[in-house]
Amino acid sequence: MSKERKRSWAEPYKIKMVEPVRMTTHQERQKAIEEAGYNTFLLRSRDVYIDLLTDSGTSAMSDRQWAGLMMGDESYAGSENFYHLEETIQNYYGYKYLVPTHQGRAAEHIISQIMIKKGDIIPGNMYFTTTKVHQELAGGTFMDVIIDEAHDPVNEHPFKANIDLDKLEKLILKYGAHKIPYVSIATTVNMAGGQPISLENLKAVRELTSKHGIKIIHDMTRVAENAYFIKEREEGYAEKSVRDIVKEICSLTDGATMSAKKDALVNIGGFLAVNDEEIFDKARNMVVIYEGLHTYGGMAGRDMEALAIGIKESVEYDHIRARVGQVLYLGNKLTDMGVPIVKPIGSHGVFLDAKKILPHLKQNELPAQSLAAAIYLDSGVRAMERGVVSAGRNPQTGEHNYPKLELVRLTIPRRVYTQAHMDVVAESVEAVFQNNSKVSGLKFVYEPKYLRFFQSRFEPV
Ligand code: PLI
Repeated sequence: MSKERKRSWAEPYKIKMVEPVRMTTHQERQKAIEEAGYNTFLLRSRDVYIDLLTDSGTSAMSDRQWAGLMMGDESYAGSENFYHLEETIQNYYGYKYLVPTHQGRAAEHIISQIMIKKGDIIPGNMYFTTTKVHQELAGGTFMDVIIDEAHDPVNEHPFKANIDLDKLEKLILKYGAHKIPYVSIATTVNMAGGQPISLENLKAVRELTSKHGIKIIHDMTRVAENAYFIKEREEGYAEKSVRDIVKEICSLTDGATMSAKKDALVNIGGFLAVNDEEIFDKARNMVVIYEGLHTYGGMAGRDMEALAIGIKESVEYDHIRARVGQVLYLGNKLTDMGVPIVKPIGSHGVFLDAKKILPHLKQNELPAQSLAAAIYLDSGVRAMERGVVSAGRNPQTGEHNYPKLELVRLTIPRRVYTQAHMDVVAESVEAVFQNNSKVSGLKFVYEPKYLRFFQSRFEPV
């Protein structure tokens, strides 16, 4: 039998401009990480060789997006770019009303203040840091209703972001639908390792919530990546376009918050989009207090233009296949090296299982924070902690929240790095893993009240 030969694929673009990066010595990195209090958020970017801190706002824009910047209409009110963005969101996502914001958390602030009352419960498919804080500041309590598989880093469930319908129904029966302003759904789930939700599950969630008159608010920050996984994995969707799948996902929800700095390929921007006119009216009123006029909401006209173009590029099949393909390349390489990572490999980054890589550290010795610092020291690769430090403290007891997942995220910016960069990253992680006994734990020496992972400082124990 003749075997079909596998062909390689490559990025659907070529490079037009380059930005030099600095390579440092071990001694320079030792000084830099000490000065940063062992927190990779506090490093200066000039001291970083390959920056995998985040995929947020770090994408390379296309020549079309840069051309779009020149089309910026910087009128205070009624900018042409706002109408282009509004039309794009209506066409590609299907939501009726748009409130632009400077980034995702501003949209989370507005929707939380409008919809959540003191004592409310907000069920969701695992938390995201900023989303949860805004829900809590509005007087609500977030409750995790993701399937159990999502908390198990080695479980290969193809849709680990699915909602456990039993858990959700029990919450509705326990607290009553009047206590649940909305269910918070993320596509894909960042803290679970960039895992997708299936359309089958989302349809079932829609049915259950509709029965009880509960809304669904969609964190659509990485919706195109989720749609790509649906096309690849879910029965009946192989022939559907990513663009159509994205629209179908949105059609099952009542509104969305978006950090446009991820999927939508811009360096800054976000929005709230809703179908309900009353919520829109309130949001449009609030945005003028916190962000700016309702036709720019914290963005320049040129940024709205780049975003409208970025949304269209984000759902192109060749783009999204290459984007996720690069993440899979790094994840598969680390797997071949025997490094424990979250499976299946997610869409926006590879998540290292810090508990397994540094088994000699207890969780209160902050294994993920320690691992991120050790990788930086080895090679100048900057990663992010996603474990006990990110999980913060329980507002009632003041104790650390101890998440099951203690992870380090190697997040891949879109259209920025090459396969050779991925090789360097994998080799560095492998080297740290092989010398894991040399990595010591960390303890807090400074801890801010909110979102402590950004600004905390540490010292080796
Ligand atoms: O960083 P913002 O404010 O534009 O967006 C906040 C935000 C909301 N939802 C999700 C799923 C996110 O991933 C998110 C931001 N994520 C960051 C900054 C990250 O590094 O993953």
